[in-house]
Amino acid sequence: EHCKGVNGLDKVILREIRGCSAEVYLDGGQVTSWKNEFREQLLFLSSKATFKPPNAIRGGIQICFPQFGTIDSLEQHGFARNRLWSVDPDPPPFPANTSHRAFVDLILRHSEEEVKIWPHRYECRLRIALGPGGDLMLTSRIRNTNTDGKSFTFTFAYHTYFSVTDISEVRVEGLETLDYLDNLKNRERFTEQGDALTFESEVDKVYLSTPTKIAILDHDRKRTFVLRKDGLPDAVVWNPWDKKAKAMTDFGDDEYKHMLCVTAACVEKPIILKPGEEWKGRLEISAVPSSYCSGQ
Ligand code: TA6
Repeated sequence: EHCKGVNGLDKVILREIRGCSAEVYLDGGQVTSWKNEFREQLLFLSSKATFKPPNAIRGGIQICFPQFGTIDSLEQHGFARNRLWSVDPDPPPFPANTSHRAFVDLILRHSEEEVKIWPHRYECRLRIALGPGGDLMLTSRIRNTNTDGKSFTFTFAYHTYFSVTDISEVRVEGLETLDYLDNLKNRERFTEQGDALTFESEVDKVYLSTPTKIAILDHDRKRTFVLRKDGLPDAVVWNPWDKKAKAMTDFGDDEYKHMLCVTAACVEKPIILKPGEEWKGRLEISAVPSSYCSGQ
């Protein structure tokens, strides 16, 4: 359902038969809401989010392309999350065995002014779908459409803000014992300890070569988020904690207690595409009752 969201911005609402829903703004191709059949908000959206393009909306799932992080002249996390996407008039066909009904296909192409800062032509396609169980599935396809024979290199991330009851009661399973780059220590490389991650201070780590499946256990709400990813070997874990929270104007001082970013990404080894080549990155997230997840 296409409609107007905050500040009259264009958005699409996806509804699944059991009442699960998702909302995506054409600004940034950004998912801002994902609800289960009890209408619970599963993604974090700051109460101070500005909804003022071109700045990205604080929360939800932001598309970071052509880079995650800051590399020379490009803005932090690239320009895709700060651009207006459009509905794809010619989307790629669904794989035969898919059963989801609620979906939207968006596309972002290079703009002439953008070519000045990133001298490449590309097509970035994004499919957002709700599965039969209310799972949220994102598929990105990036194609090099350069006509000058030039390859290009990029990094990519689904910058995802999960809503949690109390960050001090959250555990993340699947990243233990892995190497990570610590953004708080000059991106130095360390090895994670042997058990699930817990949180009692600012964290900003890029875990490398992570498993397909990562679990976020929200103890209080007896709910577990399960991430399954493909083509996205790394995972960024971020919570700004109190000091950084105060420094962000589009983020409430106390909101760090109710969110955690676990971002499926391709950061350590940038992707190189020749003209005509296409890369695909998939993320599927489900929210299940914690009793469901064994071995917690
Ligand atoms: O998620 C990791 C991170 O790179 C943090 O360092 C922090 O900057 C966060 O992204 C948010 O970035 P943003 O540009 O959206 O404020």
